[in-house]
Amino acid sequence: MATVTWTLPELGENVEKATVLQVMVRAGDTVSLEQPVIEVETDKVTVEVPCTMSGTVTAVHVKAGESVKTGQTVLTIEGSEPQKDVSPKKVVSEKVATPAKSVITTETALHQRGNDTAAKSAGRSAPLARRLARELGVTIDEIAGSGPHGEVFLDDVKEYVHGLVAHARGARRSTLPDFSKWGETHREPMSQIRSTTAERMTLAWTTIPHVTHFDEADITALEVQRKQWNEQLKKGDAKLTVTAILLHIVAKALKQFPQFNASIDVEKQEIVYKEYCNIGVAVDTEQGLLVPVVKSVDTKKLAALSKELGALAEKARARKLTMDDIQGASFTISNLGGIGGTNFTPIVNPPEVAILAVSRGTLIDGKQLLPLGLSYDHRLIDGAAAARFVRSVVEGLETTRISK
Ligand code: CAO
Repeated sequence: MATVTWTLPELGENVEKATVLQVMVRAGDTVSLEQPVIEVETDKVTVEVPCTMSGTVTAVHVKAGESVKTGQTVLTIEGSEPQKDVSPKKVVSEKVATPAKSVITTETALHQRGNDTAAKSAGRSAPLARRLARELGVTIDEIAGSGPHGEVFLDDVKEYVHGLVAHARGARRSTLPDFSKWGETHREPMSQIRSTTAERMTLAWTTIPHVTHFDEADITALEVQRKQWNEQLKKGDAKLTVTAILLHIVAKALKQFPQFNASIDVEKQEIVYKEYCNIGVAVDTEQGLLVPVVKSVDTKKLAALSKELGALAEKARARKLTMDDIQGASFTISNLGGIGGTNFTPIVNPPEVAILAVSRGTLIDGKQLLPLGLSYDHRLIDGAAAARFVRSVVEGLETTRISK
């Protein structure tokens, strides 16, 4: 048995580096030829890179979020020598032949064929296709695959779900009228963020039975404390905002009501409860809506949450968010109060099951009232549970005494 290092193969012309999205093996795992071992994102595509040797992994040298260069050591494997006739370049370059898309979410890349070569040779469906199917609430078995052995690819999943949606609506895609009959028009291409948002929202809206529950919190006392806090800021402290306080209070409610910090695994008919508490925060940017994620909110103090939220919102507006910044949310908060509005019904961000809408706090009869709306997935959450959850957030806002 030879001990060999497996390095990142060429990912395509002029592609010298990529970001690791996930490492799919651990030390001690056995790997087989062409088994996907690492998922990376370049500025063009997201790909699962297959291994070119078989054996036992003895060391993993990279981790998710890291940048890797072509030729950099990824794994140490005890086993066979690399196969020359199955060069990684050959396998990967087939994927790079798909249309280039810019980075922002992995969902962007989910529209491209996944690890086709590995899937075909193994006679099974591509892992990304399985993942997408699972996220969209369909099982891979109900989809007719277009692969030579019936393997299901990402495009098959997409087409199948689009078919379901069109069927459910009882309508085919409508063609636009000739607007020039009524006046001048001009066209602009949709940005990548806009296309991804449009696709995600349509899927969420058509696959999740939504209900929105409204309530309001008296934040008069809290606003006095927030003002005092902000008057005592030291150099380097971040301003304490309504959203940072909400992160703190919502995290407590999620601990009390774990059902809101969960996902539905339709295929397995199971509920996945997350022990962690990562909260996505909708940020309005010039390019459109982005949702960076504040991780482990339940373990952080208010001052740290304020700082992190401010930094993430800044990064979002400067288009500097990394993949790690936008992944792993288990719940989302969308605060439009800084802009205005009396209430709104946000759309759940799957695979999450609930999202909290916060509208503009207004002064009524001497009380500062903050309107809240919770949209939730009615497959998992009943109205009474939603009402209790929102009440707990309201009580948190009305009774919490904030301290550094
Ligand atoms: N009611 C009243 N005032 C509010 C408020 C609320 N709910 N939320 C914020 N404000 C006020 C703040 O107090 C601040 O006022 P001052 O400058 O006088 O202190 C001002 O609005 C701006 O707030 P902010 O943006 O600095 O701070 P924030 O942490 O509360 O909000 C963020 C951060 C990222 C949530 C916000 O900037 C943002 O982008 N919101 C838009 C989210 C969005 O687009 N949602 C829709 C997505 S689709 O569901």
